[in-house]
Amino acid sequence: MSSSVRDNSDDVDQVNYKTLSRFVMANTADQELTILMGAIALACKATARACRKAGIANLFGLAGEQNTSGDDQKKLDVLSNDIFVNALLNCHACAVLVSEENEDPIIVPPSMQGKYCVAFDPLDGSSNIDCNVSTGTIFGVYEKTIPGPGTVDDILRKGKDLVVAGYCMYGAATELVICFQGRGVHRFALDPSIGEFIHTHANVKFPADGGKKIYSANEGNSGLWDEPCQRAVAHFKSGDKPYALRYVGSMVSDVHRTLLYGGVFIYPADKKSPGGKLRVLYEGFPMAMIVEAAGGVASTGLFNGKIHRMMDLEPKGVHERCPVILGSERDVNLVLGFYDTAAAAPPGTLPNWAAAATARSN
Ligand code: AHM
Ligand code: MG
Repeated sequence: MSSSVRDNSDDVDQVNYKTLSRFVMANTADQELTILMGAIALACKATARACRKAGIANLFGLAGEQNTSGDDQKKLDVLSNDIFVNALLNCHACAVLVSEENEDPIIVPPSMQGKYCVAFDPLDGSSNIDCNVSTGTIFGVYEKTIPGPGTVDDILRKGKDLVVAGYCMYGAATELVICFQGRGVHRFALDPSIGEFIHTHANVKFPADGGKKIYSANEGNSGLWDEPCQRAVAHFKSGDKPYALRYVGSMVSDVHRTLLYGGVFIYPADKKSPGGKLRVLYEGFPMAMIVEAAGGVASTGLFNGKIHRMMDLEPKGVHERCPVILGSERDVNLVLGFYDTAAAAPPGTLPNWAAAATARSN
């Protein structure tokens, strides 16, 4: 007889709903932050709904405009951005908003101003929108420290100043992963029957041993990468037990899998994009905060002459980019060992590549 897995949905507590707003109030006692997170949750739900209905509502395809990076905007990019901007403006908890889809920061009018500043990519993974593959929203929240009306300086800050970071994944289920400063990483799943995000997992941590041996990168670009990155990935593929390659092409999905299963996600600088592709404020920083709080490592690799902890970058522009290497300590350190080895070679000599994979584990 085949074994069966029982549908436990009827066993879910029918009384004790551990909602996101309850979680935020209980853990921060900050009413304005609770309102802000409610606005973000609302925008995530509306975006999830738009993604689900896209085929029926004629929401696939191009909107006919380009965004700040010169990328063609999809209808869902535009709609999700409008949803987020509207929700965040009208919650009266924000002073400055930065979106991937808006060239300039949005300064909230004084009559609607609150104390938080939010940088977000409303629908990340644009290349996957039209083929119904998981996409996501990424956001980082700062608390305003300079009195007066909002300015760009309220949000052009280091990653380590973030008070909240999170992403929402629009996949088979809609899931919100949030890190509140000093309170670890928490998972919330959208229960569509009541329209609420319910707390499902507390204090998410990377697997202690580094987890599954997986590397995640757009390897089609490998010929354009620097040599340490090429050699690190070659190392992952070598030997009798090579790493598996998994790459969705949506940062939210690739980081979510890395967080839960282990391994490393790499989007390095390359000859095409010497500063990297991903954005510091609304891709790099929020993911770095989550990864570090879960016990992982988030680095830029060699960038502007040194290896940076990603959270230490000081962005000068709201759409600035950086290379990204993040994941379990085991695998990020393995990649960084190749950068250390390259840097340690005296001029005119070849790096000792044979020792690179263990350079940071000794
Ligand atoms: P987007 O903000 O235009 O969607 O670009 C960001 C996305 C990330 O989600 C993903 O990690 C990366 O770009 C994929 O890039 P590529 O298609 O070059 O592999
Ligand atoms: Mg993006």
